[in-house]
Amino acid sequence: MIIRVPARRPAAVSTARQMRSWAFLLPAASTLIAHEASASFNFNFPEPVTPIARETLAIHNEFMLIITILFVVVFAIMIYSMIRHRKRPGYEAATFSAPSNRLQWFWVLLPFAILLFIDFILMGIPAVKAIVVMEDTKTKADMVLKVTGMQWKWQYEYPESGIKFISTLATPRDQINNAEAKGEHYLLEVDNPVVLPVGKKVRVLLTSTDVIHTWWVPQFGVKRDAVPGFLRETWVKIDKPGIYRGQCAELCGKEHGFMPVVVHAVPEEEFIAWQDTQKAKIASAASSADRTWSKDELMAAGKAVYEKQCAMCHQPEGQGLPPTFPALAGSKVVNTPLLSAEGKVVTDTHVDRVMNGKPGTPMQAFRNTLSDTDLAAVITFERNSFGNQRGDMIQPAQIKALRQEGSKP
Ligand code: HEC
Ligand SMILES: [Cu+2]
Repeated sequence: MIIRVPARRPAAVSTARQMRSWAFLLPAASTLIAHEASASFNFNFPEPVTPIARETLAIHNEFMLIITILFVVVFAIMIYSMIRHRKRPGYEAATFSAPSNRLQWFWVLLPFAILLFIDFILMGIPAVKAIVVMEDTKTKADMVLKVTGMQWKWQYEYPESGIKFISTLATPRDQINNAEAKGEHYLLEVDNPVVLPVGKKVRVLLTSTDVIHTWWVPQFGVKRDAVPGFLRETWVKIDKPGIYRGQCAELCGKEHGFMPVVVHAVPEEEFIAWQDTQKAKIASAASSADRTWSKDELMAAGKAVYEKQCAMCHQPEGQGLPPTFPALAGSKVVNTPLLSAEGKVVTDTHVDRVMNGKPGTPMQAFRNTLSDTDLAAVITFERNSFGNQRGDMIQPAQIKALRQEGSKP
């Protein structure tokens, strides 16, 4: 909400007139405030939809009440004393010394006791109770969701059903570059949202493959770091079907602002149906890796993979952002032969770099996140784009074979 204040008037204008113009703003401002307050949570937390979020909000409200009362009482005594005992004509300073030791101790201990009571009883007990509930990820958990942060996307995994996918920003680049009007869910929309059933306790495990990210959904009251090398956890139990949006809340590099979290909460039957379609998709992707692909097919699929998974670092035209992100146009690695003379992947081939990444750099091991088909397609695409003219291609089945060898060249 913005209240416009009139530009400063020249000094010649009388204060009375200025006051009138301010007074004129007052009713307008108060209607605006009343309007906003009724228009759902603009001044408050977003509507809570999990036990953790509700608990957090209840505690926030209770603490707000306590500190407001303390503030009013303390300031009232202070202001009263300042006015009552101020220096004024005929003022005479008191000359007493402390009347009694016991009285002194009484006035020291009374505020101490009041604060002790407020801190430990009124605030401490509900806060500790809430923390215990928040940390209890295991009791009666119905399912597990594993969340992995990566520069700059989230991977979601449902260990019980074997579903695993990457969720990346869906906002078109043109909106980000101001070439197009911004959409309603600007920077808060993804291609593959997480789907969760309502009314089920979901244990959420979090980790990261590169730097610290934070998985944050305000309406869940959940904001937990995803730390490389550690498995952290939290839980959600969503009351209400809906689409809930959040984002990475830890500065994690160049595209930190472009890794939103979107959760679709659906009734259980819908969730089961969604799981079945996901499983069918995985099965059909696996079988399509076995057939022979034409180069045109690989190029088209590769372009789509490149734009989603690689362009943020290597740039849409493959020009890179040196020195951090190397250009793929004319890159030595891209322009090495696909396989060695014996048909094996050797160190520093293009295939190796894309599948295994380069440890210690933002170039990640895409074997962990892309399918055989996606890998074959994007590698073929890079070799025949941005002015690279290798003219060759690699089949998904070849990637699959390399993967099954399990050998890290
Ligand atoms: C998070 C940023 C990032 C993303 C996303 C990324 N890369 Fe990289 N990539 C890098 C960096 C950094 C290097 C340089 C590593 C090094 O120091 O050798 C690199 C190197 C490469 C190289 C070797 C280039 C050369 O000349 O050294 C290839 C090939 C490559 N990436 C392909 C891909 C493909 C294919 C994708 C998408 C599937 C991708 N990269 C996504 C950051 C990224
Ligand atoms: Cu992040």
